[in-house]
Amino acid sequence: MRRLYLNRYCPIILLLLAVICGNVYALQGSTAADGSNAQAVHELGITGAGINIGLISARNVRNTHEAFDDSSGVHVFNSDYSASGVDYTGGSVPGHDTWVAGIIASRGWTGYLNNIGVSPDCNLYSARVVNDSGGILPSYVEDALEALIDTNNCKVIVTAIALDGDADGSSDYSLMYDYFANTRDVVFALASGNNSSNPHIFGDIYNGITTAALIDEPNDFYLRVGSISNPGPTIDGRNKPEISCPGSSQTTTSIGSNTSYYTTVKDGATSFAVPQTGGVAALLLEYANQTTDLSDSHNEVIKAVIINSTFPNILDKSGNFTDPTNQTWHSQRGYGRIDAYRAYLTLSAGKVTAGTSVNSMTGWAYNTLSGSQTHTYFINAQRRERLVLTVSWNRDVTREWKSKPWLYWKYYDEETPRFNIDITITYPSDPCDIIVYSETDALNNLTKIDILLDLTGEYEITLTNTTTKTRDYGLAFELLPSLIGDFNIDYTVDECDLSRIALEWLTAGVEADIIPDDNHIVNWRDFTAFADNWLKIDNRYFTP
Ligand SMILES: [Ca+2]
Ligand SMILES: [Ca+2]
Ligand SMILES: [Ca+2]
Ligand SMILES: [Ca+2]
Repeated sequence: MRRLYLNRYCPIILLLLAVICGNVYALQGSTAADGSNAQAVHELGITGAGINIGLISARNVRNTHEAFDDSSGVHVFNSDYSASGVDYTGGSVPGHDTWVAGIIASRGWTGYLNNIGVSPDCNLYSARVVNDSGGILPSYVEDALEALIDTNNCKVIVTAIALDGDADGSSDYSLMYDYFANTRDVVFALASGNNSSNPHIFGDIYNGITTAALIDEPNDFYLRVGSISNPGPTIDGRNKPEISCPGSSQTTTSIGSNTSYYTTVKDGATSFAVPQTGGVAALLLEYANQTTDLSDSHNEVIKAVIINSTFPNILDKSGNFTDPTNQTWHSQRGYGRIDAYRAYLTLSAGKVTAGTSVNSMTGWAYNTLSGSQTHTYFINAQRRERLVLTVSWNRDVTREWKSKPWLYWKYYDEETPRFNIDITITYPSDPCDIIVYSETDALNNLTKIDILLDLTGEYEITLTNTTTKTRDYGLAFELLPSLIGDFNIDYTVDECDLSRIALEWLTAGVEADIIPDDNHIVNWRDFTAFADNWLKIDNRYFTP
């Protein structure tokens, strides 16, 4: 039996802090523009309807809570499967799973009308995997996954619990999770865990999205990693957690009664961040179900789209900038804060195809690479734009039924070398085919690139399968224009840029020629355009 982590302080301390914080109703803030930005997707009428989410729980959820019921009925269920019967109040871990469920699926109630979860119209199925004495076995988890995925058709699995042990992707639990994610094509949202120097088991799987926790300082601005959120990499060196999500000041459903609430505290508990990831995945899947294209709902695509659209300018635990322009992945914040609306914009921009010229600013792809094959995407971009691109694929875990004396499935890691895609970006308009970017990392099953482009033209993004295996992959990309007038590209328009105007005044064919009329010289028209952008910043990359 492994030790179970619920990643929080003792309930008494939490309750005291909740009382001090008062009725913040800040589940609303955590889903607003400076949180997960799920509200912007809700405003489009996308609320998780028709999507079933599974929750791997230590106890059952108080699904009779008023926030889970409205005129359309109860939508949170405890799965028939249970390791030891229906019980949400007993044992040493009361409350945890009801708090998590509320962040996903609360519909608000009298006095808490703004207390809406990330995916309020999903159906949430909770499956308990921990027995009354706190024990957990692979067979409990396996039964739960089969109940959630195969019986209840869950397309997202949220796991807010974590286990100790070697979190290098090799445990029975991690292999099992990757098997189900890949073979059932399900999005797995994992907590990075708390109070350790690396992600815990479940947060170490290959085929999911591991989540760090952000706290809101100041209130409702989720800009800093919480102190107890586990940083990466995994102990085998992989870039996890991939993203960070709001995990504090969320007023959510509580266990005490059908009308009691609890507010998460500002400590970085990843249990209360990972439900944001799962809820956002459900929103994207609801959208994908409305389109005729069948490939936009694959877990590789949803993962690539979410990770590609993150907001990178997050402070670390000490309040220092994480330097988003010089590194895409950071050990504490991952690739950045989730942004449901920007992920939606990428998914809804449509599919791009290998071998054809792409003129859109954002989009995604889903494709299959056979052994040693390459795919090339041609993306037209302007100089000074940032190219942000993510490619993701699954580890291929297999299983075999072991009869007597075992009577269980045995899971096997993919044979080495595991499938790998290497990415090279070239600028072919130059006679030398300038290599803009290249990587040979064979450890991670996801690559995210975020680079500043020096030249205007068509860029060739070549994906090379370095193995003899065949595998599907998801790709997402976005071009981010620079601010008008930000000539030195420090993501703010200020006196440094003004001096460039002065230096190039009445000169032709120079950087400060914002509006290329009047023989391409820098004159009052350019200055007017410049003044209109004075002191603007791009807060995704700006570092004071
Ligand atoms: Ca679709
Ligand atoms: Ca690679
Ligand atoms: Ca500037
Ligand atoms: Ca001009």
